[in-house]
Amino acid sequence: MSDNEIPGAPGPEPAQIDEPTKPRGPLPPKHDQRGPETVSPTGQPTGADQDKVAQGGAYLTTAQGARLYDTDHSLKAGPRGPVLLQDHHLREKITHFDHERIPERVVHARGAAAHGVFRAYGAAAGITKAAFLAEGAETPVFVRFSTVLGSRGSADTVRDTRGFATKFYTDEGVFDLVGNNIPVFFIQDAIKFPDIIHAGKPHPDREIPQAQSAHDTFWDFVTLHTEATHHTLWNMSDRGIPRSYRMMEGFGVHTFRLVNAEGATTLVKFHWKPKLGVHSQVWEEAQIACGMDPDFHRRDLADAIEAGAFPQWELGVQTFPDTEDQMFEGIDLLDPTKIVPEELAPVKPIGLMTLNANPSNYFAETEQVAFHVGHLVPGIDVTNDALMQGRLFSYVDTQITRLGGPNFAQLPINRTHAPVNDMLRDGMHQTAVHRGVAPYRPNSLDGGCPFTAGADTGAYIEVPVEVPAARKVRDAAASFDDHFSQARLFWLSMTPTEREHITAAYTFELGKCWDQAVKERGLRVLANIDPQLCAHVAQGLGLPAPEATVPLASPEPSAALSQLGRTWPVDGRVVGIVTDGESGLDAVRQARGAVLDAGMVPLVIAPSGGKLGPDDDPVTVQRTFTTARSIEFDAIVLAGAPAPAPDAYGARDAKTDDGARSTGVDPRVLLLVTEAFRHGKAVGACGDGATVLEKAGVASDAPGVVAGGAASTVLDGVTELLAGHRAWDRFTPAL
Ligand code: HDD
Repeated sequence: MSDNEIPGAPGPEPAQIDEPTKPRGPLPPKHDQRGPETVSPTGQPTGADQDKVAQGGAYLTTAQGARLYDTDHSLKAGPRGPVLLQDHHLREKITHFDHERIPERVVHARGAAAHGVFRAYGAAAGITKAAFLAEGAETPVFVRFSTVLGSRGSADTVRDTRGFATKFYTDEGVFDLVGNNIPVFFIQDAIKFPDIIHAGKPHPDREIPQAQSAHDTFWDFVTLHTEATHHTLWNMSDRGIPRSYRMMEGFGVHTFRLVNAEGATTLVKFHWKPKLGVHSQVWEEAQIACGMDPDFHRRDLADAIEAGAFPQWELGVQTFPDTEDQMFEGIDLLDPTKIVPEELAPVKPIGLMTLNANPSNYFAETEQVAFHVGHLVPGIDVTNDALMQGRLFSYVDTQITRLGGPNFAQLPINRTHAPVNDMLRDGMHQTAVHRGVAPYRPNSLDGGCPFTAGADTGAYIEVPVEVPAARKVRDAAASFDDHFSQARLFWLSMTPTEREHITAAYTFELGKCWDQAVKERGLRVLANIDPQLCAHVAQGLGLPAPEATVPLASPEPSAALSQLGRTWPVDGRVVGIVTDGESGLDAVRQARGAVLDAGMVPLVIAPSGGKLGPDDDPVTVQRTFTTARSIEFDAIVLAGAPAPAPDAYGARDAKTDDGARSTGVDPRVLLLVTEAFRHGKAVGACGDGATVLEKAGVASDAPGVVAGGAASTVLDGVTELLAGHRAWDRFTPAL
């Protein structure tokens, strides 16, 4: 031992030890590792070719641009020695990773978004001076859809309200329409927002359930706070489980005030009407989708846009005279728990929105987009709705926490397309290099600039509405006390099928509550909507049905509130074509062709993946019996009778007791067919595919079943059924 050696310390490393990996020189870039194309907020590709790709350069560098020769090994004192603190690349890489996450949105954390364009018809030009609503004006938009309650990683198809937030990058500044797929809200005053959200979010002790309203705290609150009744009823209806973001209405909820060039004002409610109609899943389907494909809505939106099936919505307005009382036909326009039935005030279309590009980077765009009810442009103003007024405060406040400071408007996705000349300075994440010495007004040192604009030079000027002389109170108008009449209007406007779904939803949700008092109070609320609804849910809960405690209103039903009874375009509908991979390939080809001709998406489902048929005319398999589940398809078409399944899947004929190999149909195909049938979906069977229906216990003449005949005939029938969304006449509702 030398003088310098520490007693007991390990000796020098044996020279011959094999190293598992040797540091290597940089590898040349591979073309297939290129990132997706980068697009600007307008959806247009940005920059030169090199800028379009995430890892476009040949060499990996540090954040400071120094080229790296290795990113797989820390810098160590010898191959088996301790890691050295001086390894800047290690620390930079890990530190950046440690800070990759930002706080998720306190509500609406789970979302998906798309770029698009809004084209104005000009129909609103008489009531607003907003330039983007002038005839023919085209404005880039970014839309984010979301659920409300779940965390960022929660499932898409839970029962919940959906957010529908649109950012219009107008020439006069950003206008955000931050709406939902339900036209009313749980509360009438923003001061109650923390209460409803605390009640709806998972219980604070165990943090369960995730993204669900079927739990005690939610029902505790909404049954005590009965102004939530109307919104809750919409949630329990099929609106709470949309088929697709592409098939949802959107609502600005509040009443806005529009002002035209002459200064005349009109009160309006904004509506988004989907070209594909309003459609929903059924509850069991939605629940299965939570497990089988938690990204169902996100995938659906991105796939449709990628395939060129661009979703479209018409923007429309209901207009009301700007009277002193701000009432219309007895409905308080400042109460966000009330709608104005479309039969009383028709929705006038004022423009068309087309979503035509997916985001390139989820974090940069979908996660960092920051909406605000106060992002307004000249011609659009707010009203005294106390919910809206509170929102005007909340949205900026939340972005400061979520996006780490006050400069979030500089993030690419949030940047206005109008010139910015503000006097906001410094702060976290400041990326602008401001010039001049006088970010204050008045000044002489910067030549007095910038100057303020006037009405004739495009200034945003608040409408000088009178504020009536009043006493300072914590109170609301008497009309806000009516919590049930519009819930009853909604119930009476539903078809029997929709009522059955609502009844089942309440029975499920209240049935998931443990507290007896909550269930009983839930029934008392339902009695004030409708005795039949209350009686059916009470029966399901095994409790007596209480009497109503308020007089039941008899409003005129509003047909516009029902989703059923009309037909809609079938664009982008997904049809699963089942084949055994051996027989019936011509039928597969024909069915696939007919589906494509109708503008729908065919997905071929076979026992295993790969290609079917001859090499010169192969059919590609998109799903296998193992990966396919009915929730993914709007309709199932059997291209023939699939051959028996391997024993591993238990495809023995029910009648063979000896366990011998039988002619039974693969149980995964039977599940596909029976589940689709149970969920009201169209089922088609070409040729001898009808034998599978028999094994599945599905009558070939049942409503919504098209059996026998050539693939083209079967597909005609299936397409017609899809235009009505589901074969509801398959069921006999009890209500
Ligand atoms: Fe809100 C987000 C819609 C009432 C406070 N809200 C948020 C989003 C939507 C809505 C769609 C997600 C935006 C996005 O995709 O980034 N909110 C509504 C509607 C309401 C409503 C239609 C009633 C008519 N909200 C409301 C109230 C408050 C908030 C009364 C608070 C007083 N909302 C927020 C928030 C969020 C938000 C905390 C969370 C993330 C964010 O803002 O950016 O500030």
